[in-house]
Order: sequence, then structure tokens, then C-alpha cells
Amino acid sequence: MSAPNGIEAILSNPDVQIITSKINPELVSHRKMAPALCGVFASPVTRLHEKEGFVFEIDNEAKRLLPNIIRNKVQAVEGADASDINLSEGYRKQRRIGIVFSGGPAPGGHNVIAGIFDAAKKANPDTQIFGFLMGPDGVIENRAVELTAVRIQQYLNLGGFGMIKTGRAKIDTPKKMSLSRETCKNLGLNALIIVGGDDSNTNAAFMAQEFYDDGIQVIGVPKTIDGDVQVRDATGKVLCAVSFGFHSAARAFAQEVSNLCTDCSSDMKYWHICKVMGRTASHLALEVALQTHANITLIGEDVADYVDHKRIEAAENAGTVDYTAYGMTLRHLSRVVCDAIVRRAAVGKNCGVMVIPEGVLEFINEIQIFIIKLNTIIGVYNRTHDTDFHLDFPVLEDKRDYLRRLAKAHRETSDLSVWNTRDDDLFNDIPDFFQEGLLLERDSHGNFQFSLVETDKVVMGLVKDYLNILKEKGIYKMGIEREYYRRTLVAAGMDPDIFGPVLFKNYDNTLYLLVKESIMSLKTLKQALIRANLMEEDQKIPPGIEKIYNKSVPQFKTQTHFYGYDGRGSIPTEFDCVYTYNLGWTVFSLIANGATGQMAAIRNLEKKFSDWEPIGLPIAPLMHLEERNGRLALVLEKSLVDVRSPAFLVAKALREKWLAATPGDDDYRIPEPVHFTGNVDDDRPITLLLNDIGK
Ligand code: FBP
Repeated sequence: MSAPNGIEAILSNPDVQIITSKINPELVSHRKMAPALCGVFASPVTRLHEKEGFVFEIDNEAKRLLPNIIRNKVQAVEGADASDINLSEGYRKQRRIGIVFSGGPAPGGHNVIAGIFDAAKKANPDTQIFGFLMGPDGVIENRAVELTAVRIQQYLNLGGFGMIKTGRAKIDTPKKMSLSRETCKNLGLNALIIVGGDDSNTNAAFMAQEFYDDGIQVIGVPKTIDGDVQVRDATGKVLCAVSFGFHSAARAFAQEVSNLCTDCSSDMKYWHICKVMGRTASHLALEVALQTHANITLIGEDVADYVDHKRIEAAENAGTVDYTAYGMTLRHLSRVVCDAIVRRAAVGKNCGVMVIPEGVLEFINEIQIFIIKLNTIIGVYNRTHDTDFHLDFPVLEDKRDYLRRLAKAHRETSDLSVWNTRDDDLFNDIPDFFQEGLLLERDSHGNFQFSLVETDKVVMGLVKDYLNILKEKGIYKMGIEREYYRRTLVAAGMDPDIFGPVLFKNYDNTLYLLVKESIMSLKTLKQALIRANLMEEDQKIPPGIEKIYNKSVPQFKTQTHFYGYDGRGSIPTEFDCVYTYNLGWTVFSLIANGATGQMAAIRNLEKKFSDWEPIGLPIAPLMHLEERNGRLALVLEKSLVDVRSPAFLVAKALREKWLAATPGDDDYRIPEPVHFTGNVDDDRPITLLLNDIGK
């Protein structure tokens, strides 16, 4: 046989095989790292202790629909020795536990499974853990695999939900509920664990109620990179500061955004527009801002909180009330952004980095109204016709036509439809791509799918339009470095001090000179020079002056980026690895002590690891009524950015510094690389730290 040659020889080279193998030695050792465990789990067994002092405002509908779990309390996990035979026997009982991921992936999910597995096997090596495949559909359709130590080790400390996959199905009909019950019974499960966001934990509460008499415990685990599953009691006491996955995703986004800050401050050419995930809440955008000090970061909750005092005053003077003064319009938002861009350009920085949360539009009144109205129209249509709006009206024109008919019916027959002629006119005023976005299919939970809407395009479309107006008015100008101006004119044999006062509106000691607003073209420049007797009508503008003028005309160039799925798939930070592994152990403590309708959580995440406290949180008392699919539904409340929180107030106070509309360097912060120091306290979400310090 002849020796391999060419590409075959290269492929059979042992070094090439190592380099191209999918086994990455660093990852192998990363997987072997054992996440730190809260002290309480070193005890032979654990018990639950009801914690006093937390108050919940219980919704009547929750009382009615969830009677068996509505009286659940906050429970602390405590270490115990094995001398209490009853406790010990119950704890060490052989069990069969099922686990399912629900919703978008979040770094750390595999460690939740690992924590449950290790705790369960420690209590009883014969206990079996099953993973449902492809999310809640796996529960409905009874698709599960038994998880083994080898499989779990393969995924320890790694991102994604690849071990058993995930899905967005919702167990929300009597049929799906009964199929799920069948599955749990067929598998002989003692407990079902649902790892998910607000909607999935809502589902967990309903399943806990439904399976109560079957003796199948249901426990939720709060996950979502969006960070909007946070739990406080009615007095504001923090019970769960953030869902898992938030820190890893925010750090991944921050790394990318920071790299853009570095690039941008090098070539000074582009505005980088970075849309970051967070379907509704802007927690991720806020954390990215704190990590990177990007020049502009929009925070949806802040936009909604805006009050236009000038308009209120004008209305008061006219003896009226201007309700539109509360909350920002899309147009106003674009003005605020333009103002910042213009101010940076004035000091020679026609570039920068801007962070836009993907859900920002939900905080704009006019858009929110459209979303609610369209949710209702689509929901009502589907229920009334027992069909699917999007199948019946596949293209935009069909949908618009249907809306037009609703508006007509409203006008002609005083039909009580939520869609009137004014809505229709306003809707037809917005660009097609955004109309399509607003009409997109809602997800299985009835949520508007912001990740599919080009939020950045909507905002930046208006920004670009308004910048053009400002340019035409001579307001958007590049500042010219005084020294550059001097050198250019001296090199052309001209006296800078003669031309300066004619050209610039600030020809004093400032570092950056701004061409007068009245000079907005070569024609108006020539007129200004003629008026100042610096040239004649039949002469050409001196090249040095023309060069300076051309330099003052800004080109607004953007690059857009979307950070979402990449961060969701990132390797979990040490914070998330340790957090989730302990969540897994907490889940097992809740199961082993008979809890159901509880959510596993770790209290004091904002403090040192030694202060972390594993707890069980009652889901039902946290639920309230919210609009879903055009009607009110009992759900777990999403936590939005609190505009009175220290983290937000710090970011707001530093906004001007980060905008850096001043000569000199920007204030960009380079986040340290994500690393494993073996000490979880070294790298925690800045939002959490600030909220704790400023409390
Ligand atoms: P979860 O709430 O399920 O964790 O998902 C959050 C999220 O990552 C949002 O930030 C984003 O809007 C959405 O998922 C995207 O959903 P999809 O995966 O269906 O595109």
C-alpha cells in the first residue's frame, strides 16, 4: 500500500487530528470543575423551615384557581442530621423525578440537572432522573430519557440546553394537561421539575394544582437570560434577585459591545447600533451599559417613565391637561437620540456605540396600544372562528384588508370593535416592515415576539430622517479641531483669525470649532465670505476653506448588530455555574421534603457566596392577572427595570459621562474576560451589586 499523500497525509497527522477534533482539552477540564456548594448541602439531609416576615398580596383569581398551593409559604432549606428517622426515611426514599426545560435556552441549565442528580443520588443511589425531550412537548407526548452520570458529566458547566433540548409549547388545555398527567403516571414520577421563565413557572403552578391529588409534586426553577424573573414580597424584600442565565448572557453581550467600543474609538467611522435581547424588560441592556459604558443605552422602562414638563406647563397655562406629556413617543425618542449624536459630532466624534433593548418599543405608548389592540383582534378572531388568523390572512395586504373592514364596521355600524378609523390611519402610516412586525404571530404564551421585529430599524429609521433635517438646518455638524483648522489655513497661506469668526459660531478658545448654522452648503459658505469681504462673486472658494467646510459635513454611517441567541448559547459564567448547581440541590430538598407548587431559588445572590440561602418560593401567591391573547390570564408577574433602583440611577447619573460629548477619550470600560477563579464572588452582575450597595 502506498504512503498517504497530500490532504490524506495531513488528515492522518496526529497533531492535525488533535487540532481538528471536536474535543477541546480546555473544555474537558472546564467540565471537570466541581461547582461550589452552599454549606447547608453538606449536611446528611435537609429539612424545610417556613420563613416568617414575608407578605404577599394574594389575587382572588389565584385563590380560586389554585386552592391547594395558595397557602404555600417561603421555605428555607436547613441542614439536619440523620437522627430524625422520619425525616431521614422520607428524604432518602427512592424516587423517580422528571425534568423539562421550557422556553429559550439560558446558560446554566445543565448544572440544574447536575445538581438535582447529585443531590438525589446522594440521598438514594437508586433514585432515577428522567429528562423530557424537546421541552413541554416531551411531557405531553411522553418522550423522556433516563439521565446517567456519564451524560450529565458531558454537559456539566456547559451552555445551552442541548442535553435534553427545549421548546416553547404550553401545557394549557385540559387535553394537554391530562396527557401530561398520563405521562407522569406512566413513568411513575414522584415529581416533575419545570425549568423556565415567568410563563413556564405559571404553568408549573397550574400543574402542581392539577397533579395535587395524584401526589405528583411540581417544582419550578426560574430561568431566563432576560433577568425578568425576580421575586420580591409585597414590601419589596428581595427573595430572588435574578434568574439564572442573565449574568452569562449579559457578560457575553458586554464582551461583544466592548469590542465594538474599541473598534469604534480606533477608526472613528461608524455608529454601532447594538440590539440586545430582552423581550420586554431592559435588564440586559442596563447590565451591558454598566459593563461597557457604551455611549447611549436606551432603557425601555425609563422611556415609559418620561414626563415632558414643558408640555405639562404649556397645557396648565392654557387651562388644559396634556396626557401625551407622559411617556415618550417614538418621534420624541428619536429626537433624544439625535441630540446625543449631534453633540458628539460637535466634538469630532461622529461615531459611537448605542445599545437598544429589543423590547424598547413596548414601552412606547402608541406602539403598546397597537400591540394590545392587535393581540385582542387576533385572539378574538382565533376564538370566534376556531381557526388561525395568520393562516387565514397569510400576507400583509390580507391582514391590512381585514383591519380596514373592522374600521369600516366600527364607523358604519358603531360596532364595538377595538379597531377604529384613526387606528387604521395611524397603522397605515408606519412602514410596511414594522406593520408586519406588529402583526407577527404571537408565541404559544400569547407574547409579542420582539426578537422577530427589527426594533433597531424602526428607531434608526426615524433617527436618520431627523438627522437629515438637522443637517439641512445646519445643526448637525462635525466639530473641526482648532489646531487642524489653523494648520490647514496657514498651509494655504491664509490667516486663520480672519476667516475664523466668519466661518465658525464659536471661534474662541474651544478645542472644536463649529461651522455656523447659516452655512449649510457651499453656496451659503460663498455668500458668507462675500458678505465679509473675504472674496468676490466671480472668485472660487479658496481650497483651504472648502476643505474645512467639507470636513464639517457629517456622514452618518451605521453598522447594526443583534446580540441574543449568541449570548443564550454562551458558556455559563462561574456565577451561573454555581448558582444553577445549587438550584438543583435546592430543588431536590424541596422534593424530598414534600413541597409542591414552589419555585427553587437562592436568596442573597447579591451578597457573598457564603451568605447565599437556598429557599423555596410559593408561586401561586406571586401571580396576578395580565392581558394574554386578548384576555386576562393569571400569570407570574414579569419584573421590569425599576427606575428608582440604585443600578438604574447610577447608570442615569453616569449617562452624560458615557456619552462623552466632550473632547478627549470616551469612558469605555473593558469587562474582564470571563474566567473561573474558583471564587464566585469575583464576578457577579453589576446590577445586583449596585442594588445591594445602594439599598
Ligand atoms: P425565555 O423568556 O423563554 O427565557 O426567552 C427569552 C428570550 O431569549 C428573549 O430574550 C427573546 O425575545 C426570546 O427568547 C426569543 O425567543 P425565540 O427563541 O422563540 O426566538
